[in-house]
Amino acid sequence: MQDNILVVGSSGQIGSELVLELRKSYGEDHVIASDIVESSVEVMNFGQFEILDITDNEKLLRIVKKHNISQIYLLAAILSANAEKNINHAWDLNMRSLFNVLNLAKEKIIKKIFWPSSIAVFGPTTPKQLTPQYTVTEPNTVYGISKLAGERWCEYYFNKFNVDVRSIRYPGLIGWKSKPGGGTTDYAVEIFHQAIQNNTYTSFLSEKTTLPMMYMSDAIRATIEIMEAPFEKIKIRSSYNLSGISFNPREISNEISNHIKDFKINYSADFRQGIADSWPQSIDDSFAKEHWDWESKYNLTNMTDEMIINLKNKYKLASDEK
Ligand code: NAD
Ligand code: AKB
Repeated sequence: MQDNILVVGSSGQIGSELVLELRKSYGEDHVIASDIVESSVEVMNFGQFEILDITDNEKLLRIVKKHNISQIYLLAAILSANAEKNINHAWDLNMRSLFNVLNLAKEKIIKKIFWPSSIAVFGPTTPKQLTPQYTVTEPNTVYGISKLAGERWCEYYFNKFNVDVRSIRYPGLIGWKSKPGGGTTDYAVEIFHQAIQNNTYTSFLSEKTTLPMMYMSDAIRATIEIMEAPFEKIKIRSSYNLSGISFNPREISNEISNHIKDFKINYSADFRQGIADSWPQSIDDSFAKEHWDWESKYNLTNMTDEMIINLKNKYKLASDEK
């Protein structure tokens, strides 16, 4: 029988793209989207959607039974910058959501889980260049602490209860279809929107703040690839390092200037600078490459080309429709 998939957090930056890709592979009837708020028109109109607060365990179970769900992609979370503004809520949501889903697999109600971790598991004492898979993890943000704890719980549930949970430490993700939801790497999406609309952007990170990033198509492909890989290939059950592109605000603004000649960037660092300074600059993802054949496709140049072309079209279509 074909697997039925539940995506929790389908209205967010990743969920709104992941649902569409999963539906291409598994069929519209087999991928159920869910969130506390309605998702994009594409997600809502071409497949089923449920309003679900993932901390409501009884409703989660009802939805899982109703749709005969066997896999859950758990994307609901509070990201780094927003988490610092409401630490209790962030800890509660990020941990409770994971336990609710892990326990469904422990009870054998579902078979497989995808849960994303983040480069935020690393902290100021972690080596910054080509950060290894196994290294110091002393995060100093509530988001990073919740992701590190989540990784430990994923591995624990795999070892103790044979729960098939798979995870990636995503870098900052950049896509044109959806906007980011309160992270420290959000500047790298905002910059494109502001460049196209206003020719100027004020970055909340300083010009030389290099961070690990990834184009959304690579991230979605990695997510589906790790979930579809044979069970025995997934040898790390905490979370895999994943690497795409590393750049800083000055480098991405130079790249954008190749498309938008008079583009101007200014810098006005805020509290997110401290978070960014605690994170690595580049990531060693050799285990993901070796274990499940991961390979990224995008560099700064081809990512920027795609972002600019697609966002220009999107804004033009929106203004034509007015
Ligand atoms: P996002 O903030 O854009 O989306 C999260 C979604 O969860 C939102 O649509 C929100 O409405 C929903 N949500 C919030 N509370 C909920 C609840 N109680 N029940 C159900 N849904 C709820 O986040 P994203 O960027 O799509 O990230 C998804 C996952 O990937 C998160 O775990 C995040 O930590 C991780 N991640 C993201 C990035 C990135 O750059 N986007 C990088 C590393 C890790
Ligand atoms: C954030 O900035 O919080 C996220 C992440 C890297 O986890 N984009």
